[in-house]
Parts: sequence; C-alpha cells; structure tokens
Amino acid sequence: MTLFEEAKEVIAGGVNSPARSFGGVGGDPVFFKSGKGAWIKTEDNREMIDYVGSWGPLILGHAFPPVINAIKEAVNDGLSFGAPTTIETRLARKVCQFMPSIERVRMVSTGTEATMSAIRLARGYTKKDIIIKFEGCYHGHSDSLLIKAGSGALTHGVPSSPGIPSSLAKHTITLPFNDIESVINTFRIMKDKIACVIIEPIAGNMNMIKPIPGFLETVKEECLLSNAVLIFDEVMTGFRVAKGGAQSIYDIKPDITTLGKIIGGGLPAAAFGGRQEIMSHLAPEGPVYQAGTLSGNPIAMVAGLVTLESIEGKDFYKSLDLKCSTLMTGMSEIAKKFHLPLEVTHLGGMFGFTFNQNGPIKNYNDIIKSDIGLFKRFFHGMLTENIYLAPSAFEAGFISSAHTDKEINITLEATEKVLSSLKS
Ligand code: HOZ
Repeated sequence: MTLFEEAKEVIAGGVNSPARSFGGVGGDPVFFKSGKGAWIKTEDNREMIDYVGSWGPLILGHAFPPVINAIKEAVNDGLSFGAPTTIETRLARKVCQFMPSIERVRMVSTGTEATMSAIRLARGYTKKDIIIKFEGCYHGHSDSLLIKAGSGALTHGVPSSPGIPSSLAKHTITLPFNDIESVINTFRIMKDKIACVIIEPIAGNMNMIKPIPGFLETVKEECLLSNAVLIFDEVMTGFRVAKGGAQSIYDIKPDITTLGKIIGGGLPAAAFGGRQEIMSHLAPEGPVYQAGTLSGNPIAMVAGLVTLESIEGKDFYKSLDLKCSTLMTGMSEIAKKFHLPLEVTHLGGMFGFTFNQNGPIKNYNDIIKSDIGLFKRFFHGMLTENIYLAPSAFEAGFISSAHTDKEINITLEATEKVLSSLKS
C-alpha cells in the first residue's frame, strides 16, 4: 500500500488541503519528512530542490536556524495562554512598520480567517452588503469568497463550491482581473451598495498575474468615490514581493490588508489590519465580532517576528529578485531554444511560468487557455529530476534566501533536460 493509499484510509481525500493532492498534475503526492534550506527530503530519502516553500511562508528556507532556535526557546515557556502576551505587540509593531497603511492589526491563525474577518469588518463598517472580487483570485475558503476562485478550487475544477447558499452568493460580484472598464461600470450601477472590493494586487492563485497599469489605481479611486473599503489580500504577496508587499511596489494604500504565510514564519499565523478608523469597529472596541482561541499564539508570533526581523536587510529583496530573474530568464531561454512557448514573470521572491502562445496572460480566461497538458508533463519531468514545483498550473512559485546559484543552476540543467525530452 502506498503512503497516499494509507492516508486515504483515514484522511478525507488523503490530504488536509486539496492543492497538495496532485489533482492538478495526476499521480500520487510526494510525502516529505524534512527540509533544510532550499532542499526537502522525501519519505523515501530523495533530496529535492523546493520551489513551493510550504506555499509561501518559508522565505528564509526550511529550518532557518534563528527561527528554529527562537521557537525552541519559546516553547519552554508554554505553548498558549489565551491571554495577551508582549510578543503579539512586538510582531504587530513590526507589521505596522513594514506596511504603513496598517495602523492597527488583528492577529488570527489562517489566511481564510483574515479575509473572512476583513469582509465582515468592511460590511459592518459601511453597513452595506455587496462585495466585489476578481475571477481566479483566491481569498481562502469562506462562503462569500469561494466564488469563481483560484488556487485549489480552480485546480480541481470547482471554482465555485457547492454548499454555498445562493442567498449568500448573490452578495458577491465577480469581475475579470485587469478589466478597468468592468470595474468602472459596476461601480456606476451598484454605487451605493458596494461594501468592499477584495483583490490580490498581484494574483498568485491563478499562476502569477500582475496588474496592468491603471487597474489597481482605478479600483482604489472607485472605492474612494463610493465609500467602499479597499481590501488588498496580501496573504501571498505580503513580505514576499517586497518588504512592504505589493502595495509598496504599486504605491497604493488599501484600507485593509490581509496577511498570512510569511507572517507566521512557517507556523499558523495570519492577520488583517488597516486604518484605525475602520479597525476601531472591531470588537472589543466596536460591534463587529471576531475572535479565536489560538489567535496571536506566542510560538507562532515568535516565528513570525524572527522571520520579519531576518528579512529587514537592505539587499534582501534585491537578492531574491535577482535569483528569481536568473531562474525565469534561464527557463525562458531554454524554452525558446526548443521552440516551446513559455511565458515567465517574477517579482521579489515570487515567480510564475506558463506554457502559452495566446499572447500576454492578463486574467482567468487567459490562464485557463494555456497548455495545461504540457505543464503536467513538465512538472513530472522536473519531479523525476528532483525539482519540486507547485503541483498545479495555477499556483505561483516561491524562492527563498537559501536558494543559491548552485540550486538555480541544477534547476536550469533539469529544465534543459526535461524540455528537450518534451520537444522530441
Ligand atoms: N491555498 C494554498 C495555495 N495557494 C494551498 C495551501 C495548501 O494546500 O497547503
């Protein structure tokens, strides 16, 4: 019996999150037992170069010593108190410092909780119900947001999940990403009813799609004109594309930002935060309720704080960006050599690549027309070469500060070998 078969006997679908199941590429998922730096070791002792990084949190690589040591020290003092600890304030201060649009923050445990709570807060604050999201953007699995979603939902062909009452879904409007006109038109029609717009400023759950010039600016302007709250979902991009997230790159201040992944340094921590005027509507200060037994868990806060302290160096993102650039440019050149249509993109420590010959990918409709079959073959070829990429054509890739020229060169050599075999 394989490890996956064994898992399926007791775990629903054999995995605790669908994106891991290899449903998007076929075959059985690989089981891992350890990781160090850029490398992960499988249960059958194969060493692989990891470009998933636990789906984003591990910007410093696996088992980064300062994070591990801080966690070890912290656990000796107890695991959880369900009461305030000073480490929460320290991490909150760091978050506000890195992202000045965040004046007050609330720690939660998962990205789903962060986005779900941000939506409730926006509705409570504006006293309006309608939310706007964008096709292929994924904001966790709460009911209002799992409509035309990306990530595992898209990978498994259920972007709008059964189980969401239509009476609730009717409050969510979904628009095409990067479509300036549809944003303007929707605001013209729905003006007084829109509570908020939630958007991944760089879409990372339908591969990696950057905003076209003017798109985020229009969203911001329309929100301002209609007193709608602008929520940037930076669960993936926060501290990933730049210290200050995508908002610092595009120079747009959202009203609320949601964070996850890197903020927990590999442990379950997430957050939402923004303008004090809005955040003051949250209980206990205000009437909008949100709570959690393990919110602000001290061990997760320690992992997050040491992680954020470790990425503060002046050239940290410059170096990540250079590594991503070398990897993506290299892959693109190899693909060209074999006349294979590979579109690549990257920013900071995040990258995306797509087998596509239909022109630049700007939204969900473009990405689903890309050559998913070729991606699957490439994925499995790379896996055979011990390169672990995200097992879905709709997920972004991640690089860590532990990836060096050595790992990138090995990856490019593997790319050459795999693409040449796909061509022939
Ligand atoms: N939502 C994550 C990817 N965008 C997947 C998380 C997981 O399956 O672990």
